[in-house]
Amino acid sequence: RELELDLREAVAQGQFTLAFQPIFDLKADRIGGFEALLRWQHPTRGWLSPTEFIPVAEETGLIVPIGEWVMREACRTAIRWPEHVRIAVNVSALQFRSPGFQSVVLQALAASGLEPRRLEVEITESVFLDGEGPVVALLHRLRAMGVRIALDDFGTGYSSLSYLRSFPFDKIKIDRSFVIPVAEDKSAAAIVQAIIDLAAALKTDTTAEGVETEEQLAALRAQGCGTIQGYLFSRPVDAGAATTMLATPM
Ligand code: G
Ligand code: G
Ligand code: MN
Ligand code: NA
Repeated sequence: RELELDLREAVAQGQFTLAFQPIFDLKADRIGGFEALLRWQHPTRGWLSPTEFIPVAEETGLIVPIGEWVMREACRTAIRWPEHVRIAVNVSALQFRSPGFQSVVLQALAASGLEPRRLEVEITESVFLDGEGPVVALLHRLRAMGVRIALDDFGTGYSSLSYLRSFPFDKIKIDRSFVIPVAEDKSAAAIVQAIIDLAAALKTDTTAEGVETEEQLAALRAQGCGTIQGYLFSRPVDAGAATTMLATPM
């Protein structure tokens, strides 16, 4: 496949960049962190979304070197930010289960000097599909290093609740599909409230993803949601703009 060949060159050629989307802490009334989002400037096709090339990267195993680059670049960027500001990094299932993943994290932290508690690894339920035991063990090892673990796209998988019993996640990210209708739809509001209450009972933080309107924000605030992320607050921005955003009083 053509994309595969291009993808092989992309890391070496420096065609990847990271965009950073702020995660706003409603209680502290400040930015609590950023999510790193991979961007690829393809030499002829222009900017490609990860949804277009991550599947190819997974099929070919290229996700491992790409993911390693993401982890290093994310930590390297976050070290310039104030100490309360975290960096969240998406890790795909195949990357997470690859043999070297823990040492990739260790090396990215060591090379950057970033405190482990400032790194949040975002995984989805798909990491559990091929067996829970080794995955849970790795999650505990990462946690023992001080790294935080977030469960991304919560509510869209098969058996979300059983995974909450398998590991005490630091954060649950409420999928955008529940957040979009939260201000108008009673069942969506009930589901979001249930997730927030469940997370609170488990002493787990929550982020509502994809917040685009003031109405959604008001609903989430009333429901006790801790942090929000979405175009209402900010689109993903480049590293320079992220640093400027942190220096600018709201
Ligand atoms: O903005 P956005 O188009 O970045 O992201 C689309 C999808 O790609 C999301 O599901 C997101 O989690 C995923 N994604 C973004 N960046 C990365 C990355 O660095 N690694 C992996 N594995 N997935 C990513
Ligand atoms: O799967 P994950 O949650 O990592 O995906 C994050 C994706 O959501 C990225 O593609 C990011 O650009 C996108 N995103 C972030 N905020 C919003 C938003 O407010 N609306 C929409 N439509 N997408 C968003
Ligand atoms: Mn994510
Ligand atoms: Na998500």
